[in-house]
Amino acid sequence: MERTYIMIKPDGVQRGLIGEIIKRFEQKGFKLVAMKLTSPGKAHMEEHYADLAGKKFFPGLISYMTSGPVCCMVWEGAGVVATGRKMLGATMPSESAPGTIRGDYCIEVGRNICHGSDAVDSANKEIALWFPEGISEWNSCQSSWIY
Ligand code: FUP
Repeated sequence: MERTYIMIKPDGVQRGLIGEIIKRFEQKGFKLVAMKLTSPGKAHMEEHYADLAGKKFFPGLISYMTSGPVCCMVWEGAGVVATGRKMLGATMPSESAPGTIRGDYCIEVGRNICHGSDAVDSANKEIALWFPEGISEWNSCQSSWIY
């Protein structure tokens, strides 16, 4: 079963949007298989965003992302990587459609509330980086008719 890494960024945590974001993924039909609140250090966040290391906004991104706790989650379900990205909305809040999380709740790219893996490969890498302790395995009593 496909899994993705979704992270509510410090601004999303501080603004009390954890419940709203979880609600959307639950109501869509995805299954939460890991979750924790953590305050990662700079090195950990730099590893998460290693692909962006050369960008001008990288130092600002790291200082924003380490400014408070983040809520780390793994969601499971058919097509969850691509659908999760659609639910988050475009990176730039000016381009994220109303009805998406970013489209509904933010206006600045540097404060865009949430992260979602962009491919199955990166999801697997991100899950290993953020949940080295492993994730919970559980069966839903509804699984036979949802999936
Ligand atoms: P996304 O996959 O949607 O998170 O987008 P990227 O991986 O391209 O960017 C990661 C984060 O870098 C964004 F969520 C916010 C930040 N960023 C900026 O601050 N400025 C930019 O121009 C682009 C991205």
